[in-house]
Amino acid sequence: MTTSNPTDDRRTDEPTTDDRDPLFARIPRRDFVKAGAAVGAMSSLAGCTGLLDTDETPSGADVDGSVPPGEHDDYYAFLSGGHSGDVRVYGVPSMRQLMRIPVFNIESARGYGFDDETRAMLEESGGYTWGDVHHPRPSQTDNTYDGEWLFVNDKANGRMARIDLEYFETDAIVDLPNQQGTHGACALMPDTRLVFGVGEFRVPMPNDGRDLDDPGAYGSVLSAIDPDPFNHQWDVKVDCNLDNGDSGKDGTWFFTTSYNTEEGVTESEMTSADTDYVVAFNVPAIEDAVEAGEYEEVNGVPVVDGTEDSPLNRNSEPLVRYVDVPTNPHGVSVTPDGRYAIASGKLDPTCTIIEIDRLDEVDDPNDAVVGRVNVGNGPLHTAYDDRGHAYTTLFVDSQVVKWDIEAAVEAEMGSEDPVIEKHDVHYSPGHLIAAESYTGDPQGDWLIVLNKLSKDRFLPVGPVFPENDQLFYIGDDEAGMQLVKDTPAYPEPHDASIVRADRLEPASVYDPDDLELEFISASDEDNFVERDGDRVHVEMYNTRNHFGFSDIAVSEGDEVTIRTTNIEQEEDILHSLAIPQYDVNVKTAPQETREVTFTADKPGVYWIYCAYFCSALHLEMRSRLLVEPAD
Ligand code: K7E
Ligand code: CUA
Ligand code: CA
Repeated sequence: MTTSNPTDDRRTDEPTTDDRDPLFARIPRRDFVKAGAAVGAMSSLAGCTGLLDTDETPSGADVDGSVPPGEHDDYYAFLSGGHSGDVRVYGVPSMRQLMRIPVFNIESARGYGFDDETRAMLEESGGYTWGDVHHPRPSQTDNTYDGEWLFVNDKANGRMARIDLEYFETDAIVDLPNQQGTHGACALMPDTRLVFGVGEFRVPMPNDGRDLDDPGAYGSVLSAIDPDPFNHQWDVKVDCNLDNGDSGKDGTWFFTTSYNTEEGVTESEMTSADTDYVVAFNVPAIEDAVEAGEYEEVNGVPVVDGTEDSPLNRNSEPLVRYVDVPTNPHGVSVTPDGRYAIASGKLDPTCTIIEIDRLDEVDDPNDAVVGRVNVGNGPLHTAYDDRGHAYTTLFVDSQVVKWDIEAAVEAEMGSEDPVIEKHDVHYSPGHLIAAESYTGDPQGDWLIVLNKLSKDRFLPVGPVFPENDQLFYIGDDEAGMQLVKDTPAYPEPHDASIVRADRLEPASVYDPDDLELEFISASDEDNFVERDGDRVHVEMYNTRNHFGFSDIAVSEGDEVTIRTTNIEQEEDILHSLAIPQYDVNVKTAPQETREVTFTADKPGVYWIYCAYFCSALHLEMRSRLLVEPAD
């Protein structure tokens, strides 16, 4: 076992061309040397570890992660926003933040939660103004990211959401009525046939006032959602709690951890047992039970009994298998080859390796445990490269540990021998994610470590600190993990997914056929103001530098609906329809139609304006809302 430090030996040989490293392939060698020197100089000031020495010739893998102005990154990274309720899109390796996608929050710059459609979506899923997004997991086809969707959880309110990766916008939210905190989130692999929300908080079922102080009667569920349309299919109920989740690669098993098999309600109760579980759900067997009507309906959802004493678990094909692991595990993730599910110990310094195929064969599920490696203190999450290595965050030790998966299966239980390297991170890491780590084909070059604390790493900004997302290059096993950059993050990312850029095909303008509302052209027939009693309906286009009407006259108390289309064909020319003092700001990208409804309850003149700086005459892009007093 080695611990890297700034005086690590560096390779001095010629760069090796690695096809897998697109950055290296693109940048001429001379620029590599320059970039390396700059980083080396900085590193001596900042006291960073794992960077190359200035006066040595960098190896091919000494990548500084810079992307020149005007050039594009090789990967998208989707970072969860935690209790900000959004998802952030970064480029990797630059770590430039490219966009934010509001999900459970409202966001005026994208008009999200301001137009009638997104407002209704948020309202129908509970009407909350926030959520707690932890796990952004992209859809896959044949165990490869297919660029179609990204699924995220809401730990605060028991919901899951779907983000459309053509438009980079949330297009569906489903409320999971039998789940209070939806924590883990992941699709069923290889082809995203189902999406799972993992229920963390044990509650009475239904949670309608019964069993208030009878924790023994509480339970959790794993919820299955059809990805398209995004609707809830069934739940399977367990007695313990459920935490993180990941899918096997062949459509059979879905794994979660449970840290509260004690069914406790206090910290000391939840940590009193020596062991907890990895809970393995046999998805086809559960579907058969649903099909056969072997469920109870709770809140309109079929709930299959997967508890330990369930008769359904005493069949030759149990629905749910419970594997003992050391107390209070946290992350669980399946290796790229689909062979093992690896659970990180959290309170125990080990990762436990479960051989997935054995779950079908053994009578005692504990016989599927084939390895347990001692990695260090506070192991939380494990990611993978393409060369048989696992990388586990150590929350307590503030390190990432790299270890050899097959060596850990060979080694004695509890051995440290499979550990290859440990690298300091800053500080207290939660998740880490390597490029396409949770697919069948990880890229093996970049790793992001999401550190909960940044402490001294950035200029102070008051008592709320940014987090620190650290980028590592992991493509050179000889050089070891190389820390490339620190990136401050607004609170607070938990997990991320890194997707090769060429797997996505984002739209640059809307296709009006993809939208529910009809396109409003500049022709006179399309633009009108219609009154029906005290309801006023306006349809008008918008473009540089005007709206379809320069005045809209209504009466105090009218319910006003304005539908508007941005008729621009040119990408990147956005307009919004903002109404001061009416809390209205609806953004329209090119060819996009949106609608907003409000009550004109304040008489007076209100300047409708465009809040996107769209042209030299942007300030003149205006219309008047004239609200006539009632009497
Ligand atoms: Cu460890 Cu919600 Cu995946 Cu936070 S979770 S770190
Ligand atoms: Cu349109 Cu500013
Ligand atoms: Ca426990």
